[in-house]
Amino acid sequence: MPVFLNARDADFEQGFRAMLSAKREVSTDVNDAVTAIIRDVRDRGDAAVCALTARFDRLSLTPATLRFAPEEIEAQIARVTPEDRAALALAAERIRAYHARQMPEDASWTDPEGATLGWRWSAVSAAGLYVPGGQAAYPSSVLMNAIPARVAGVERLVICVPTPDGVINPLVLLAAQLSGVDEIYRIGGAQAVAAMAYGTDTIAPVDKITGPGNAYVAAAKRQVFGRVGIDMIAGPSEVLVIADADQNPEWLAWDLLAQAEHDADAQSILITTDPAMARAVAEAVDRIIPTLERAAIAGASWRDYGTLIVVDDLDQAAALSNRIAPEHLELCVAAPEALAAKCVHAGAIFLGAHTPEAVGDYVSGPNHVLPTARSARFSSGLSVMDFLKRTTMARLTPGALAAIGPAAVRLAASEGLQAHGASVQARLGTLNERLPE
Ligand code: HSO
Ligand code: ZN
Repeated sequence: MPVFLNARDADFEQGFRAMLSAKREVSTDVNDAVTAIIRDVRDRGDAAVCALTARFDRLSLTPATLRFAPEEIEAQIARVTPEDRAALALAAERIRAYHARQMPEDASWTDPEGATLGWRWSAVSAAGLYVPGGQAAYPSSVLMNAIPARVAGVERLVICVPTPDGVINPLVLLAAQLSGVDEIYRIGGAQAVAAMAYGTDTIAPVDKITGPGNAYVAAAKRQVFGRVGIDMIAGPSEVLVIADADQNPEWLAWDLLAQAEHDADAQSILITTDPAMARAVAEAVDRIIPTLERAAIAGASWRDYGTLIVVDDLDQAAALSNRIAPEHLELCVAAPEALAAKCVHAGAIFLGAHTPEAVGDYVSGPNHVLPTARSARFSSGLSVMDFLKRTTMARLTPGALAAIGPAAVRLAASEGLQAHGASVQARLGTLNERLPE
């Protein structure tokens, strides 16, 4: 049964806290297995990758067939219907346009002392995108990871996607093509992450690895972090819908279920100012679940983690939302902008009754790779910034060095670093002068 809470109840705080701290993911400890796989790939390269792929994906590969050949990609893509292709192309274009606006500007200025300062952005040279195979092979996630990389200016973009028994989703390949991916390898799991991080004879190493994956992939990303950059380790995802009394309960029920059908660990929460709305939504959810193709998954998520909260007003809703820090926040209220201004901890906000979260998964433009498990308190969704680095710049004139250098000399002396101070003093022509006491 989903949890039903009313902010007026004496035990509300207790119930809300229990909901916040519910552990939604069983942590499977796969670290040791992953360490062994990474070591194997580092030691034996392609041979290890092929052997592991034969074992886990029942697929026999050689170094020459690790990578999808262009003709194979074309043959798979030819199977995509024109309608699917058009939908994916529309999504790609909108995601590209949105992310193009994220490109940050370089900065440079000269301060009164004569120091010219600033920063410059540059892209990582090579990025690797992990795409899960099977059921969770979402073409939309290929777009969401690859397009920001391309917009950022990443030169070499690689995808690894496992193809258990040789099966590939052609839409994944089309999404890769639309996003401008350069190389696609039919490998997955920790071995794919290791190959991208350390490189093999066939697969040149990348600098940053992004993309979702199972527990093995998550553990592998953690273990290669430092050698390469990674995006984030995503947990089970969640949606919070805030609704006033004038909403269609059926629409809200679908929104909650759109989240619940992802994963039995997903969480769907409704906060409303209207007790009758809470009841109507709960009834609609119960009515719809048995009709879903993924009834078992959605039903388990709703039963174990579904939550309905009744509050007195929208200010209270915003305060609770900030404590939840949801990955997705839908504001189905008459004045969503005013409410959005108060909801400061959320991965993505969807304003108004005509902006279901699912449009954000596919076509609105913002990224759908978002901070989960309350990490929206301190982090953001994937963006072009994840594929850029900032280099700081400074150029001093002799006058500027004369103005600020002596302070550096003094600080160097205080840290006992003689050469530091001397490198400044030599330029100031004061190498043999003692610091004033
Ligand atoms: N809602 C998921 C992304 C997704 N939904 C992909 C459908 N396909 C996490 O934001
Ligand atoms: Zn989704």
